[in-house]
Amino acid sequence: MFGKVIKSTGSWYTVKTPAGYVQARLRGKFKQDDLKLTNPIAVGDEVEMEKEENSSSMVIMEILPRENYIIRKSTRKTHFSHIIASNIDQAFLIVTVSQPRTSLGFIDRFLVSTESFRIPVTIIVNKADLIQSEKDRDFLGILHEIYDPLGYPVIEVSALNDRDLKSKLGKLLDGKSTLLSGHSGVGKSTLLNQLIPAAQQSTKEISKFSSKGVHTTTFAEMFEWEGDGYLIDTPGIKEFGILDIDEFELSHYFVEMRAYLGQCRYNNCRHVNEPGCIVLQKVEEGYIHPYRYESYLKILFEEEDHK
Ligand SMILES: Nc1nc2c(ncn2[C@@H]2O[C@H](COP(=O)(O)OP(=O)(O)OP(=O)(O)O)[C@@H](O)[C@H]2O)c(=O)[nH]1
Ligand SMILES: [Mg+2]
Ligand SMILES: [Zn+2]
Repeated sequence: MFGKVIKSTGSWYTVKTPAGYVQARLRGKFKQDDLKLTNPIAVGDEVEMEKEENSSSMVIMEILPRENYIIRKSTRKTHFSHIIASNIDQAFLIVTVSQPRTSLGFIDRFLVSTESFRIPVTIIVNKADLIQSEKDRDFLGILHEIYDPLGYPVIEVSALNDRDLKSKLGKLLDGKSTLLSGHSGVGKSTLLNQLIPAAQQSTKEISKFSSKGVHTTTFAEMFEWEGDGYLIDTPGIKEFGILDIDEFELSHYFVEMRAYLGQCRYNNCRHVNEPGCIVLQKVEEGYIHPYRYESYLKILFEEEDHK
């Protein structure tokens, strides 16, 4: 029997099959690929199951090849990653400008991980009702300035107050499997509950002490969207993992740099200080945003440190 994993709580998985929802678990030994993962099965996985002998429960025998996936670094095991979700059509990166502010570096890391599978991303600026100071409005302006032209639309919402969220976002969701991702406390579950009230996900105020989220959602879960498709609520993350990306390849995951691929004087150019580098030239001429280039360098040198 085949199905799609829509919830994972550690040892049990809820799987959607043509005959309805079933609970399944993993067999003791399970074949893994080379990724060092803390979770062998993720929400979104297509799996094959068999009925367990002398029991009514199902056992997952195999995962079908994943079309794509998003990972984060494991919080407990170094060098391990955790798959947030797989087989998605698009991602909504939920960010906030205030309380607390999502950094550009965090956004760019996410975009590198989605670009490696060419997953389309929309940047949802939530808590728009709190954007009042000039500094915050400036930051919002920078988000539009950087990301709109790159094909990552920036949309402001207030999950708490907007009464027309469905008309604002509904068309984007129809027929697609959409991942909601972002830091803890940015309002992923609040947004989900507005769009799919039956989901009834818990939400909680951010900590007054640290002004950070308190990790209210602890497991990823998919919910059916009325316009056909799914929304995937996920736990907030501190840092995204970047799949083994070669230092000469990192620029392929920055859309605006990809455009100049192969045009540097040296084909092993890392675009740092090499003579005849087209990327450096385009930064200087203003075709590549200096903040994006700054993120590029940060990721390049951080990944180098990890090797
Ligand atoms: N002012 C304001 N607060 C909001 C908005 N959306 C969500 N919040 C509040 O932000 C807090 C965190 O919201 P959650 O939905 O729990 O955040 P989350 O992203 O799901 O957090 P985790 O599950 O920990 O990853 C709650 O107190 C919400 O009421 C908004 O548009 N405006
Ligand atoms: Mg949540
Ligand atoms: Zn170069």
